[in-house]
Amino acid sequence: MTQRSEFVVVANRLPVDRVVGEDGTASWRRSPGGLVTAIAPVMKSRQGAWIGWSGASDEELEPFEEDGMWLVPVPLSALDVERYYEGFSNATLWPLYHDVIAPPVYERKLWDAYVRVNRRFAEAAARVAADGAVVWVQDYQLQLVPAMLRELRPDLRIGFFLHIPFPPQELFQQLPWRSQIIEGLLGADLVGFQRPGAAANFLRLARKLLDGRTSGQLAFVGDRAVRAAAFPISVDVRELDALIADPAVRRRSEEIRADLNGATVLLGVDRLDYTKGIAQRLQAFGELFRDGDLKPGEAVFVQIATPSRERVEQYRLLRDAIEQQVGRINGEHAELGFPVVHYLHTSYTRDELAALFLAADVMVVTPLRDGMNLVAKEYVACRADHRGALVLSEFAGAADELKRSYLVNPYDINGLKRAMMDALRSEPVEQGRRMRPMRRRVIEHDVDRWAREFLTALEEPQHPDQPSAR
Ligand code: GDG
Repeated sequence: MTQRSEFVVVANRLPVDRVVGEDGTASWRRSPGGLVTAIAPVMKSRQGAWIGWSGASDEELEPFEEDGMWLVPVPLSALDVERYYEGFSNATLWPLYHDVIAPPVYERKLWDAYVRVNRRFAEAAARVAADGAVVWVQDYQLQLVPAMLRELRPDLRIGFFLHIPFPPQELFQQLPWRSQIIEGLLGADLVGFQRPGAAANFLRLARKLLDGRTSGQLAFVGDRAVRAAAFPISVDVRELDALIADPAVRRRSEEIRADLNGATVLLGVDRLDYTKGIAQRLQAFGELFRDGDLKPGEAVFVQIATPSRERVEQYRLLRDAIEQQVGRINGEHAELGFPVVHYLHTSYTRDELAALFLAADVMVVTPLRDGMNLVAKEYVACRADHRGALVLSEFAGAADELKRSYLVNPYDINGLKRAMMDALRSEPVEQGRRMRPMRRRVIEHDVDRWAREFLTALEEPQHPDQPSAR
């Protein structure tokens, strides 16, 4: 049976994970993360549908209801996963959109798979959306869906949000299929980005492709106006508030501090990804011991590296490099019983992460490029005590809002060392002076507000200006 919905989300993954019980029966559990939390209430109130992949290859599943949401699985074969997901999404677009930190792979067969799978998602959305429905497409894996869907269903209101950066023209032009991607995105009524600069990059490329038919935030395609603007994503403040109020989380945070023997705790929490600047922060930290600014036992770095994309070559290389670096730093600077770096390659529960945030004197977030970076906002949201300090890369979208952090250029190792030392030597009064306004900002601009603002803008009637003559 096909149930038609007034509100449809299209994302690479469904918002649920499969869990297998002790008796071997499988069930679904809502995935952690702000996106699902922010969208779930809208889904419930509008009887929404969510279209996405289940996470397992070669699996045909019927649509099902879970947690008040109508879920429509899109099947991916093992070859689709290899070429569309690991290939074009994560070995081509991901590095290209993150400043080419790793070399992007340009291969025609990966592109063909991207087109094929995007079409499958668009067809599923066309089947599920009711007349005049609102469809919200998520992220870089699905940039062709807006135009494909518009072709099939011109009656729909289509929004697209890109969670990662959108590169400047000079880099984007490398992509052999650059026009197709821009055309794909221009199928939407509203294209949302994390930062205003990304929207400007997109509009500049659209201007070129459309031969100048843009004005302000609008690009004109035939008789349609497409708006491109920034909608910075945020965190689920209510969830984090509940976590830090939980006595078990507080006890756990005390325990972590006790286990680290009273050392000043610096913390990094990232997917193990080459965009996150993990090597740079570890190098800076190691040098502080080499230079004699810190002594073993005085400060310790806890680096949580969540396993990620382990079948993509660059991620395997990165893991080896980081693990070698951690070994070298501890080998050179640790003393018996006093490691300098605790490196944990595993994923944790939300409770444990909150306990770590509460235990950390300094949160170190140093991506070389990042759409937003939710970890930085989560740390700030958790510090209701107005203590702790945030070292933050200016190349993370979060830097636009968290201006009272210790802002760094992660490529500047001396600058990083100075910022880490300033942060770890900061007095409680100074910490409060910085943390209070940042926390207010995150509380006032949480993920609910993000979803509301995007959807309001998407549903607003458009009053397009006249196209400007070039
Ligand atoms: C992309 C963009 C943008 C991490 N380890 C564990 C865990 N996490 C959670 C964090 C945070 C999330 O995962 C990671 O979000 P980030 O924003 O930091 O980074 P990406 O994964 O690269 O996300 C990014 C984001 O999309 C949203 O638009 O901000 O720029 O790259 O919430 O806390 N969660 C659990 N266990 C872990 O071990 N449960």
